[in-house]
Parts: sequence; structure tokens; C-alpha cells
Amino acid sequence: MSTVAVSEMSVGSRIFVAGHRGLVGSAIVRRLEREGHRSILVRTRSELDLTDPRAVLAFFERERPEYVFLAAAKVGGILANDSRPAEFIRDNLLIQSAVIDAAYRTGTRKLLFLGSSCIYPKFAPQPIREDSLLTGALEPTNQAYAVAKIAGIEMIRSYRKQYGFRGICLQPTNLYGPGDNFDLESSHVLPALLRKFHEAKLAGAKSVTLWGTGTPRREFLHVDDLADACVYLLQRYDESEIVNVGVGEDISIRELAEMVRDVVGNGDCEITQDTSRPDGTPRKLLDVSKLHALGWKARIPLREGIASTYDWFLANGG
Ligand code: GFB
Repeated sequence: MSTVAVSEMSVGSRIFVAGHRGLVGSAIVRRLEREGHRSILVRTRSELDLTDPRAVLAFFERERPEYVFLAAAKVGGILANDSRPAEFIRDNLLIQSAVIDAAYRTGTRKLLFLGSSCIYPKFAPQPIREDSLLTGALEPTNQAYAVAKIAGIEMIRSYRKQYGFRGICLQPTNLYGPGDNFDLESSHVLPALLRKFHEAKLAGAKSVTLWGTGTPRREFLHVDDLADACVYLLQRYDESEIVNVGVGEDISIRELAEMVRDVVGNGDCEITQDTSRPDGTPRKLLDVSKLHALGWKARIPLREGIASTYDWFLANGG
């Protein structure tokens, strides 16, 4: 494993951020703008349907992006994944295939694809190393999404092997931050808990209900850290092996709930459990030794990240 010189993107490079309105894409755009990039290409869903390969190819032929951050994806929490698997596998396969193929055909210099920590087997040894991929059965609640992401990884690797296309794949752990989805039916746990404790505080409610047993363990990475890692690795990493992006620490859902309760300032609120809801995978902690060896570490402490995400939620109509 090696890093290449920082000679990729310059401030004038044409960079397409696919999915710029999402949690990850918007963080990547913020990060690039802060560095002074002047040619960031973005398209809303109504301007460009990423599930339509002809439209995507026409866009790439016209705009010729030199670099692509493929952050467009159908995403959601455990319930959304479990109840709408057809949408998760269809939309993700369509989007990623259209964008990767168009980038290759029109001479994009480098593309970064984002997978997810759920690509790994449900009972992978913890912390999960990159070489656990395809060594065991997946977690059923997000199998459709995971299979789509695994197909994306394999597509990137195959295009590199057969065509010499320079695609790289990062596997982020559970993400959170400004711009997250706070809808209780489709969100991930962290924004859901922020909303639940906030609304309980406003209503003077005595308890907040967690889904599942509260014992599963998760690792949480602030999306601004992920955006930083994406830019860092796009500039320096150029190999077919996937790279985990996480913080290297996890906490139980129960502990997370206590931390969120504290940040929201709702100390008297009791925490109850609805065990009719699924727990999902028992633990999902990424091994980040490869990432650290490449010279990158997460910086935003969880509590601080939750507090700033809560501020964003309040400022944006929470
Ligand atoms: O974040 P989450 O929806 O997704 O749930 P996963 C994490 C854990 O929090 C599960 C529990 O054990 C949930 O049962 N939980 C407790 C809650 N209360 C709540 C709540 O109010 N809302 C939600 N959403 N969860 C996702 C995958 O799995 O991870 C995706 O479905 C993706 O594919 C993502 O990979 C990163 O961590 O279980």
C-alpha cells in the first residue's frame, strides 16, 4: 500500500459531486469550496436523473468532469432498508453503474466511490478489516443495499483491472452531521434520537423510546471528517483495495441515547425500549489501521459533533 504525490486536483479542476444535496455530497462541496475550488459541477435531481444512463452519459460528454465524487445513493436507516429493499438495490445499482461507466467512457481522471460498513459480513471479526469483504453472510435488514454497494466496489475494481480506470472505494462507517435526514421513519439512529429527545423536551414528555434492545454497538463519524478523508484520499490514494473510514471507537445505542439526551438538555427523560423493532447487526466497528497508515485520522469528537448537529437541526426548523 502506498500513497501517490499530491498532484491530482487543482483549484481549477472540473469536479463533479454527484449527490450534492445529500449528507455526504453537501459536506464534500463545503470542503472543496473552502479550499478554493472554482469548477465544482452539481446537478439537482430534476436537472439530471442519475438513474438514467443515457442522460448521465450525455451530461459527462458535455461537461467532461476530470474528477468525480460519487456520493449519490439511496440511503436510510434500518427500517427504510428493511421495508424498501427493492428501491435500495435498484436505485443504487442504476446510479452507480451509470456514473462509473460514463466517467470511464468520457475520460474522467479519477473517481471516488463510497460504499458502507454494512458491506461486511454480519458476524465479521471486530474491528472489521477490509479483507473481511465477501467472507460471510450479510445482515438481513440491509442486504439489498449492501449487495448494491458490493457490486459498485467490484465494478470499480474491474474497470481498473480491465481498462486501467482510476477508481477508488472508501467504506465509511455510520455517518451523521448537518444536512442529515431527521425523519423518524427513514433516518438513522443518531438524527432520530436528536429529534426524539428534542420533541420530548418541548412536549414535557417523560420518556423516549429506543428501537431494539439498545445493546448493538455502532461507530459514528461526522460527515465533515468523511469529506476531509475523501478529498485527502482522492489526492493521494490510487489502488484497487478498499479503505475503511471510521474513528476506531464505538458505543452502544443505549450509551448514544444517554449522550444525545445530555446534549439536548433533557436529563429527566427516561429511556425505554421497543424490542419489537430490529437491532440489526450486533456490532460494526471498522479497523482503521490502513487509513491511519495512509496518514489520515478523524478529528471531531462524538459529543462535539452531536452538539453542532443539534445546533444545525435547531437552526433548520427542528
Ligand atoms: O442507524 P440505524 O438505523 O442503522 O440503527 P444500522 C442503528 C441501531 O440503532 C439499530 C437502533 O440497532 C436500531 O434498532 N435504534 C434505536 C434506532 N432507536 C432508533 C431509532 O429511533 N431510529 C433508528 N433508525 N434506529 C444501517 C443500514 O444500519 O446503517 C444501512 O440499514 C447503512 O444500510 C447504515 O449501512 C450505515 O446501523 O443498523
